[in-house]
Amino acid sequence: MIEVYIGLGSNLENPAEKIQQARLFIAEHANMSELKFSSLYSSPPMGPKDQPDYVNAVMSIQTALSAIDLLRVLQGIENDFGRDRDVIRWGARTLDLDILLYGDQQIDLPELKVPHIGLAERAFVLYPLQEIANESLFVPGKGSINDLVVQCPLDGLEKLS
Ligand code: A4P
Ligand code: MG
Repeated sequence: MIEVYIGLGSNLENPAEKIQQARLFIAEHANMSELKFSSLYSSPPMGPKDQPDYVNAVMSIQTALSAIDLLRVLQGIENDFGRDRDVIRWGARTLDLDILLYGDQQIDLPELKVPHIGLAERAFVLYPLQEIANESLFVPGKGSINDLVVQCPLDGLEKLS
């Protein structure tokens, strides 16, 4: 079993509810079990500004799936949520599921980069990740979670109640 961190993001059609539904999809999936789930956070969009604010969260799971199989499963869930894949890069989306960390592995395949690109600079990933991670969590190739958070401005990130 591998411990995996997944980033969840949505900025369309009641995003907070989308995130909670996606959490249930993942938790109830035969090959994944939930360990922890962060608070929900809102933040202004990174990328094009003419789109609604995002709601983000991070969850940790245990799985026996390979990283690639996990990616396929998560993409299947994104598709179930009606995501249109040929929209603009970093544009609005109903649901985005990213593999942030897969154990302590570094993966560099054409379709899968782990740790997720940009993880170390994104407040909407780092703060929820720190909330649920062990204090000693180390992001391979990047540094300790606590150091990364200290270096990352909030950029308008707010914890939702
Ligand atoms: N891919 C590579 N590595 C991974 C990974 N670790 N996890 C590939 C998931 N996918 C990975 O992703 C494009 C391709 O990335 C996939 O085919 C997969 O093989 P995508 O989800 O289809 O497209 P995308 O999400 O639009 O692209 P990208 O570059 O992954 O965008 P991001 O980085 O996910 O950013 N602002 C706020 N405030 N909050 C957000 O959550 N999200 C985005 C999207 C933009 N602005 C945001 C937020
Ligand atoms: Mg993505």
